[in-house]
Amino acid sequence: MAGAADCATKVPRRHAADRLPALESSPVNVRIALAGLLATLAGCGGNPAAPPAPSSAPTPPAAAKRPSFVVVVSDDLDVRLFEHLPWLGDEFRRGGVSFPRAYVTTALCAPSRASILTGRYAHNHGVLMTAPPHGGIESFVASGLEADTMATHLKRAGYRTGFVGKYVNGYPRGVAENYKPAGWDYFVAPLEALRPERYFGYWLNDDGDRVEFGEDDGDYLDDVLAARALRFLRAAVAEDDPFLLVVMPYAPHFPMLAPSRHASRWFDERVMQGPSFNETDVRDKPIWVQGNALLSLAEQERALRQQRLRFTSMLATEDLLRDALAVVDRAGRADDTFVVFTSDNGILMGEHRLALRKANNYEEAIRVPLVVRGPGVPAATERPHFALNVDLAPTVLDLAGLPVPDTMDGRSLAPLLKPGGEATPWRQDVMLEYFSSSEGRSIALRTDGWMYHELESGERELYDMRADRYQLDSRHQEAPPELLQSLSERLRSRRDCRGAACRD
Ligand SMILES: [Ca+2]
Ligand SMILES: [Ca+2]
Repeated sequence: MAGAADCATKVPRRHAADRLPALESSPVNVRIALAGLLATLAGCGGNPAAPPAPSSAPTPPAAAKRPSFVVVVSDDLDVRLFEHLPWLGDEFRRGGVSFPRAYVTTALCAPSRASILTGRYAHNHGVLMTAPPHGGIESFVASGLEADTMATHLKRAGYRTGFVGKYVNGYPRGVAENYKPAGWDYFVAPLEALRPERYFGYWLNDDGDRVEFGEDDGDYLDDVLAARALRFLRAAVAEDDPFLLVVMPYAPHFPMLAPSRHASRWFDERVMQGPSFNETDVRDKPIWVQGNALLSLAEQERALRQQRLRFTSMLATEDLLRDALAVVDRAGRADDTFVVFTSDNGILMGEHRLALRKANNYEEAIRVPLVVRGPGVPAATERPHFALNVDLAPTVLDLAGLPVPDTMDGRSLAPLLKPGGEATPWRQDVMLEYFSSSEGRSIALRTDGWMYHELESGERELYDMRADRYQLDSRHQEAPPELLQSLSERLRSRRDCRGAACRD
């Protein structure tokens, strides 16, 4: 949480919104006065109206020298589909460093989004599921941690900040329809509480205005979001101030609709069908998996048909990112702008007989694409290091030259983004968790060679990820007890970790 040290780094500055009136709808002066009042209430002390005083703290780089960020987060995009995307999975990916071992600490929308923004595990931010009582927007608001995100830290350092897209599930239930979380100058999000899971016929909090969209081509949600994002970006690149733009499009989330211009694009969905699709023998697996019958022919066909729809919906995200890169390039800002692409979680589309399933610890759900491009980042480079969604906020802060709060559980990926970064000493394993009202909390340890899983039921899974990357044969019954014990001890040492204890 923001503490006294954090307050000391605050530098009064002219608000960027002063020069971007077109994007602002709320009274700037009132908000500045409120910010000062809140800072005083939060224990920072001092007179919010006082002129800047010389600081004895190390001088951070001037605001104009700080890099900018475009962060795009897909919804439910798994690695396999990403690798088959014609541009994102190919040319875009080759433009920077990609992490084939990027994982989300919880493979579900709301928990992962909160983790991306706060740099914390779900067991520390409290958004465990997508709906109350232990999840959704209500839990995120109640946590108070919206005041301690990558956006609030960058905004305090002089950044102009914009969020465009799906926020945390259920938005804006329990808060005002024009609710703008702390840290964002510009905020556009679908009103999921009114009409969830819509590409057409939805309501938007359009930076303070409630706007309804219909069923025409031009109403396609991800295109509307892209237009808002690009509007923010065009204004931001023309300013001296650094900026943070976070875009969370809806694709390829259910109900998987593409804009008409891409709807007929051909895709051989059979490439998405790996050896674990409709797994024949699930006796090695926990009871909750065994309880699923083999997928019928119709169910198999539906899963494949949905893969084609997921593919075509992602082509709109390709358009968005291509356009965003062009805006940054044309403005001459490519040398100080990082572009990050990832997903909030993967998904099972028939693997292990589970269709459209997240909230589990199988590889297709927890592994996500992660690409970082930007100044000094080598192109066409893969880092085998474990990266996590909780690393994104620390990474952005670190690249911005800001201190990373010790309360964040993730660690900065910045050393890995430099030429020669492969030699960086790094974590050797990661702890993953998911929460279910029926199955409780399940925790897993992914090491170089093993995926070890402990369910609240007491059941176990152990996969040899070198010999069995599709997780067809859990070895927990016949594995040497000392191996199980060492994996379990390591896992339990991490299960309730906070801050530094989560990082190595
Ligand atoms: Ca998701
Ligand atoms: Ca099996």
